[in-house]
Amino acid sequence: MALEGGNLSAVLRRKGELVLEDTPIPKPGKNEVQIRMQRVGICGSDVHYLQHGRIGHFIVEAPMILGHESSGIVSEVGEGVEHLRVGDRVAIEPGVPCRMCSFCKDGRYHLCPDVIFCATPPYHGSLRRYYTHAADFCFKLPDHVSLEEAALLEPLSVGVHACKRAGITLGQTVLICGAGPIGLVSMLSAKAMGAAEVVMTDLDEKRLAKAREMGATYTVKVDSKDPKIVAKNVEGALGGMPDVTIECSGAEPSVQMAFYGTKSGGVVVLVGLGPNEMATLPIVNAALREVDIRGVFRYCNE
Ligand code: NAD
Ligand code: 572
Ligand code: ZN
Repeated sequence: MALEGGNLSAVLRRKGELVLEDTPIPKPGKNEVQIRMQRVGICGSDVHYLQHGRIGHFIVEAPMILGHESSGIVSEVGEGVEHLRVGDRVAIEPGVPCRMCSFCKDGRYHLCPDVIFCATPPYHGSLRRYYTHAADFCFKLPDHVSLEEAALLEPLSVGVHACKRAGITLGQTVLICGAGPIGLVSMLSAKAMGAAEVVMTDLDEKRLAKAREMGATYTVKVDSKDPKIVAKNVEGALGGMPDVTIECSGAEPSVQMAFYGTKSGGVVVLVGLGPNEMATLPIVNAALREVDIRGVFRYCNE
């Protein structure tokens, strides 16, 4: 193994077996750039593939390089690339769609069935020294944005997209369930879009302390198995039911709480992913109160 030079890469060989190994340095094709990688975040999905070898129907059947939250410096430009030069610092949008299908043409390119997304089987990710990517999915950074911040733009995009799906407007009250990284970026996005007050829930007091430090108005520690009791605690903290709820835990009791706990006429956005089929959800309660339920799949144009 060449630890100096070469293309040291974090390869998930199979479930539970993550190794550092040298892989070929890729050359940029037409309309691509080669990037000397600088920062790559570790997403919950990278950890999930390592621990379980799959997420739903996406199964690690061949060795896969991890990583999709990333930034770097352009080290070579392929034929046809006009807007980037060697030395440019870039943030990488990790999902490259086909650009041909009706979803791509409608601008909702994240729904393209042929999207190639880093570190989603069967496609390799960017946790390596050199990586090539479609140049139009690389964004040149202004000088004041650090490479760490640039790598965090990817999870931030999930939060921005969730808040756009929710249609958050000035003065609204927002409940965010789950204070992990995705709950936190959703909270930051909600506030940036004008939310007046944001309350966050979690089982873990340390995560709630981080949420307050980062700007959550209120936090509620989930200490009851009854979603109606938790919903009442949220209403108590906020002084009313939230206009919008963004569910970022994927836990069934939390999704139940989101449905019960959102104001009539409000919106519930489901970001967290639990089991494909949840046993019991109060759909009729939500329907009769005209609570809109909206899904989120990553992001587009964020
Ligand atoms: P995470 O595991 O770090 O955070 C989830 C948080 O939910 C944890 O802090 C956990 O303590 C908390 N939680 C668990 N049960 C709870 C309950 N009953 N009530 C309140 N909080 C509870 O995960 P993350 O990285 O922040 O991602 C959150 C979710 O978003 C995951 O399910 C992930 O797969 C999903 N996700 C979805 C998309 C999408 O496109 N839809 C994109 C990115 C992530
Ligand atoms: O940053 C993108 C991202 N997307 C996640 C999770 C973590 N990071 N999603 C959850 C898993 N799905 S998926 O459709 N899949 C494995 C492709 O179940 C994608 C969105
Ligand atoms: Zn991710």
